[in-house]
Amino acid sequence: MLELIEPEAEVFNVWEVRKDFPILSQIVNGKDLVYLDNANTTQKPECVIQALDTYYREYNSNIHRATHTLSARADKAFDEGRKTVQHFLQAARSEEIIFVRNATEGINLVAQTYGRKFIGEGDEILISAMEHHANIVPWQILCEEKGAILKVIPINDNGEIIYEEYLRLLGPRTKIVGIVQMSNALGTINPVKQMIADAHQIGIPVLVDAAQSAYHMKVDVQDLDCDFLVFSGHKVYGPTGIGVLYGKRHLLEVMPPWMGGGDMIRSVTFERTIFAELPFKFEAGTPHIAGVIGLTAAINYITALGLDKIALYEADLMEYGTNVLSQVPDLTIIGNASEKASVLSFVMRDVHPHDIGTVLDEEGIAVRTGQHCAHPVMQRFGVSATVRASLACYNTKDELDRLVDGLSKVYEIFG
Ligand code: C6P
Repeated sequence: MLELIEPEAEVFNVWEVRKDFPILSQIVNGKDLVYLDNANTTQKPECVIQALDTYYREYNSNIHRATHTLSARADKAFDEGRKTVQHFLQAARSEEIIFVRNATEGINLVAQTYGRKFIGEGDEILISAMEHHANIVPWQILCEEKGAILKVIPINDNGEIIYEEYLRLLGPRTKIVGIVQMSNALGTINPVKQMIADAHQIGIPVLVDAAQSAYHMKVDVQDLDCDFLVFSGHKVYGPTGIGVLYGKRHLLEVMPPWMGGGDMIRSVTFERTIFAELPFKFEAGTPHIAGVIGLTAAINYITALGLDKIALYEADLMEYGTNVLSQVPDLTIIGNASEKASVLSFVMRDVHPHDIGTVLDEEGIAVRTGQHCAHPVMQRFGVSATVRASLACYNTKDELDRLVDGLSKVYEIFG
């Protein structure tokens, strides 16, 4: 007899993947957990939990400072972590990978070093109207200090960059472009490769915020030709407190350090300090060693699953989710870009998103409600907040059906 194969099983066995995530098989408020808050943070596979456990149980020690056996093991794991990230991003050199706390810190580092050195009064910084606060506020702080001007590329009603406006705004005063690769509030995937090529035509460097894209699609910094790129470990199935700033070596080399302290120096006297080489120049103090070890395990995990396969699987899930949500009465999806991934942001008539979130939580369904650290996006679409269901590689169509069932309860309660 012919066995029917689900389309999703052909590319990706989600049921096997789910077994790797212990947190998913639990009951929340009397129901099987449906975790749809992945854009906020993803859950961790067993191998990441194990890597952290092993580090703390077996070789916890500081790095780059001691000569004992445990420290040598930690050194090796940390250095391997940098190489793992280098390969993950397809970076040309491992010293182009700087460990930071998160994407936010990476952007602040660029604003406070590259920005302070190369951006002055009357210069322009160009970002888009769909940026997360992490790619707005650091530039505003810099503008305030330097008398520079923040320019914003507008977006259309589907939540897409208006490309002609981008080209119009790129000009002789533009000193840097900061652009999100995938919007956390709308799911839009921006044409960053083209945007970078256009900025480079007139010699402008580009920083890419890959906080949302890095766990949904392959990110290749050499192919993009971006000058800087940031992402956070906790969104790529790794631990919190660890993130990555990629920067082209020739740019990182001319940037001053940001924080001073141990590990970022070659020599110190009271008269003069000589800074360390890259990448250590930007890594003052004891780093998040466990974080790097956990991030390494997470990257190895998603690389083994295959980001291409994850992207295909999630695209199918998104199509299904968009269809089923579109059939819910009085529900409006915010963000309908033609290039879009893994984020379903919506509002429902006059029921406040927080009330919807509370009803869903009672059904064991975790979503994020609010402004998603993207106030300007909410203002652009004239909504005070949205409900956001965001997908990861372990979500299923059954879970999206559970979401729709949960939403029917909202109308039962709120009329
Ligand atoms: N977005 C969300 O629920 P950090 O906090 O540094 O790890 O990531 C900041 C950040 C930067 N850019 C984008 C596009 C993001 O989505 C985020 C984090 C989470 O949407 C938490 S606000």
